[in-house]
Amino acid sequence: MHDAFVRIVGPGAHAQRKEPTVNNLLRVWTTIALVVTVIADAAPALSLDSWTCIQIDDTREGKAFGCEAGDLTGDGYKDIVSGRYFYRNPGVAMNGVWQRTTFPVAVDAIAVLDVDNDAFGDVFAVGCNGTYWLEANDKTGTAWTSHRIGTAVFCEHGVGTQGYDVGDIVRGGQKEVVLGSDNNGVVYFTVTLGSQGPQWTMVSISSEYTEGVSVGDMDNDGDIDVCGGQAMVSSARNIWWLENPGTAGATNWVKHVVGSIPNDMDRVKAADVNGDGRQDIVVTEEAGYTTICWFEQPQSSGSAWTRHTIGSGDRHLSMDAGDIDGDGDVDVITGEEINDQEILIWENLNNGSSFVQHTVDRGKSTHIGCRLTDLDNDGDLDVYSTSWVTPQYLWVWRNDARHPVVGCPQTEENRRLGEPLLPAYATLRSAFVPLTKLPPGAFRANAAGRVAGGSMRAAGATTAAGVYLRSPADAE
Ligand SMILES: [Ca+2]
Ligand SMILES: [Ca+2]
Ligand SMILES: [Ca+2]
Ligand SMILES: [Ca+2]
Repeated sequence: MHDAFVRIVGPGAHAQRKEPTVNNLLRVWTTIALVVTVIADAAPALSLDSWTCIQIDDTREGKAFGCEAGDLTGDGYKDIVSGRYFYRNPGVAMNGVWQRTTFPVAVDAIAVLDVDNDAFGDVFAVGCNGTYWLEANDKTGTAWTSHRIGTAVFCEHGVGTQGYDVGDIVRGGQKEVVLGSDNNGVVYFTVTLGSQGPQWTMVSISSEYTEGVSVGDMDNDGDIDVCGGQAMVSSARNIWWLENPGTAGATNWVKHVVGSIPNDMDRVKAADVNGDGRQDIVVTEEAGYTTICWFEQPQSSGSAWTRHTIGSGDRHLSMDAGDIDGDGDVDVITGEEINDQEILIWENLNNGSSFVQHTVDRGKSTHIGCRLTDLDNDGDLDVYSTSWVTPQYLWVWRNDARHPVVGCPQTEENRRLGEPLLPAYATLRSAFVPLTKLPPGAFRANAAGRVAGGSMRAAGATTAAGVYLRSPADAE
């Protein structure tokens, strides 16, 4: 990996190298004020076509279903766990080295959650030898302790399970981990804290087999329900949701079928696609060339759900949904496992009445990945994924829609102390960088992840409370 952090030397990307003068500084600040004003007034939807792929590992050993992100080190950047590895987000433009640590047991890590209310990160993992809670021994996750919390085995394909999500199933306390599986049905794990330390319980909520699960409050009654769907049957495959009865520990939740699809369901996601305040269900199928569809929840609970097509492609074994362009509605992302191996965004238009396709990348075979979260804390959703047929890889696609960004070079001292960086990441619309805290040598990166011009050192000398930093050369 290259060290992408470069000292800034002048106020323009193409300007001759020179020290800033008073006149130059005035020009910089005038431009900044104009830019900030324009952006604040316009507030346009974010581009869906500006992505940078960062290959964060190409030497992974073993296959994984698990691929989950969360800030395990408290620095504001979400880290990734997948298989038996923890990857520490290097921060800022995320193109530094993602420090990898191998967990002490052979597991598939599937969830990031706070287990014991301390400052160290916690991970939930499954595997062929039981279920585990992994606890970081330090703030930076360089060493981990494993706790075997149950004898239940999740061992599909000798790896783990393909259905997992996290939600507040039992109201209050720590969040629960929900699993779909081929041998245990649908279960959740819940933890309580007592004098003996964390105590785990596995609760069975359905005997159904589902490859994917997704949590959401489907009936708007305030508790979190679980969505899934059939596979490995000869008939049409039912898509359903399981109703949380609101009682901790209750088993055998009531199943509500919303419709069916012709092939095995693979991914499922609860999301309000048409923005009417009711959760809908997005699903993909595991077969050759298939459709992606969403089931619209009716206004009255007794009416039928309506199935709508979003698009089609080759083995969408990756799918997620979220507002990727920041315009207030839910967009969908899918990844193909075969052929073109495209990663596609389906931009939601007019409350789910149609979808426009955007390409994030192609030629990368993803599997139960293409997951959306804001990895770099700059206000837009990034993408991360593992692969099944090329399991050595783990990728991140940085969303560059909110560029430029401001950051400062990560120092070994920062890293050693586990300190957050200032000002981490900033965006044109939301970030307010306190200039008094801006260290010498801070920089900005452009859409391609390269460092461009701008005199951050000079900016730090002003008396303004804070401002977004942008160089005149890039202010078009
Ligand atoms: Ca509910
Ligand atoms: Ca809806
Ligand atoms: Ca949107
Ligand atoms: Ca982001």
